[in-house]
Amino acid sequence: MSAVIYQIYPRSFADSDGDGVGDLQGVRAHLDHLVWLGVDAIWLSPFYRSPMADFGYDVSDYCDVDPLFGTLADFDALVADAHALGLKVVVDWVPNHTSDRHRWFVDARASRDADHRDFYVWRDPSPDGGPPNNWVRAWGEQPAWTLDPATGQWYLHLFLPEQPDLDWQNPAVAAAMHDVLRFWLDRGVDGFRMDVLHALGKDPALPDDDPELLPIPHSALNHHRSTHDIVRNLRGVLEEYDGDRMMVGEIFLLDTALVATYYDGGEGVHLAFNFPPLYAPWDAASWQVQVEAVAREIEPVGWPSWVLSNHDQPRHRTRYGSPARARAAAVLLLGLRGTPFLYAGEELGLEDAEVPAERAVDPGGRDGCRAPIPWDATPTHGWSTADAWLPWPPDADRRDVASLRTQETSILHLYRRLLTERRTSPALTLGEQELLRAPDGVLAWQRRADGDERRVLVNFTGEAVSDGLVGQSTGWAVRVSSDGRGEAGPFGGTLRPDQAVMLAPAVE
Ligand code: TEU
Repeated sequence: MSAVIYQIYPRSFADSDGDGVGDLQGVRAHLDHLVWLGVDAIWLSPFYRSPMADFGYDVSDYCDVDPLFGTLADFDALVADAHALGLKVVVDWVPNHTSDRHRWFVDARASRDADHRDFYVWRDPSPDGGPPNNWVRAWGEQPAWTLDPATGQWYLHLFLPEQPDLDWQNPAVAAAMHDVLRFWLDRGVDGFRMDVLHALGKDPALPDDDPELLPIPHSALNHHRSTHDIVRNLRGVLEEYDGDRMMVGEIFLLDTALVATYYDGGEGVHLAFNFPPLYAPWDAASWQVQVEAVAREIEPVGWPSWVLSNHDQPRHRTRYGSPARARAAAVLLLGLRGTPFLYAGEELGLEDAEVPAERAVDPGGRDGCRAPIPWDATPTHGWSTADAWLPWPPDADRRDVASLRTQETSILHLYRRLLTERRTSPALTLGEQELLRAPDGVLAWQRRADGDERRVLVNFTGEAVSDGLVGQSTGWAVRVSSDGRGEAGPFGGTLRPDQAVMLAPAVE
């Protein structure tokens, strides 16, 4: 619960073999960066065998490493090194769909009575010969169904046609997928990030969706009640193992009250991603609504999580629009009660890459946030080629790891100080949280545990603020400031524009 989890998108992290695509040995070679930074765990986006229609979220073999990323031996070596360095390893698991090249689907489409036919969701055409219902797939208004001409039926895919949905009502599917979890648990992984977990249970009648609510992720098809039983059984698999094996569910429902239901009284997910804050604009009132919603809906039933960026969304540095805001956002993310998820590169203040049309590759238009990580200021940025699979992010020769490490004032050092402060303060890691009444444009809260206390003030405005609670906080000392100024001194009672601070009671 006290961990900070760092997401690695393996294609974009670090390349060890010169093909311009990151790989597991690349990750292994850079674990020292993560230890220096001070995170507790890594989450690896998919590295399984895949035709890469969705860059690994279309898995053709759940129990092997794609040659692009290395081998199972590389994976084992990575886990061994990570564990030796005190880092936990969480892996992605993609249960809603396989690749259309997975041997189950290859078999399933061979004939209507194939062994694996009912691993997937097949239906006859509607009376007019069209798709069986009105569901649409992600990324566009096209049907979530594709006709298989050879067998005359349509198969369901909430994502690409290359990602047929598994039928979780079939106990054989659950059993096979549970074995996938055991395969990785036996190899020593500490947990799973479970992809589109809320979508596993579908209403067996597959009713038309409310056209008002289409498309994903708001539609009813995404949270059928049977999903909760499926999730409880997944939790049961984790609990067959000793140790703290955890699961974080990607619950892509933009409603915190619904997200909260997946904790299921301690029998569901350990953590659920709650995306509404990620969609909130950079203003204090919006963030207050989000923090209150989490306090109201999630805190009573489970431990919250916080995330500002990932491989599916424009980076928050890009969304919020300025370096100062990205720094203030780091204080926000690491000061709130719950498990923070960092997305590789946010500690460098990276913006999304500008990806010209001829280099765009993702069917979901998400290339910008997946730009490769610059490790140094040379033209190849620590990769073996300047032509990585995607263009570099802006200012890659200034926002690279090596350059920022030499600058104490950099955002990278800010993240490191925040992570140290968090780790050494019981109030910040596990403490209670109370929102405080603050002047307009400022979000303020207090954390408390075992006599330890911290106060966080975030100025969301471009103006200095010194009234109300801000001016009254002069009895506190600055532990970390987003602009790096005044740390270890008394708080002067003014927040500079776009400044956020972590405060501790001043020592007498
Ligand atoms: O994402 C689920 C999901 O709902 C997103 O695709 C979302 O709709 C979109 O990105 C918003 O821009 C997960 C993975 O995180 C994503 O990378 C995969 O493409 C998707 O599932 C399918 O596996």
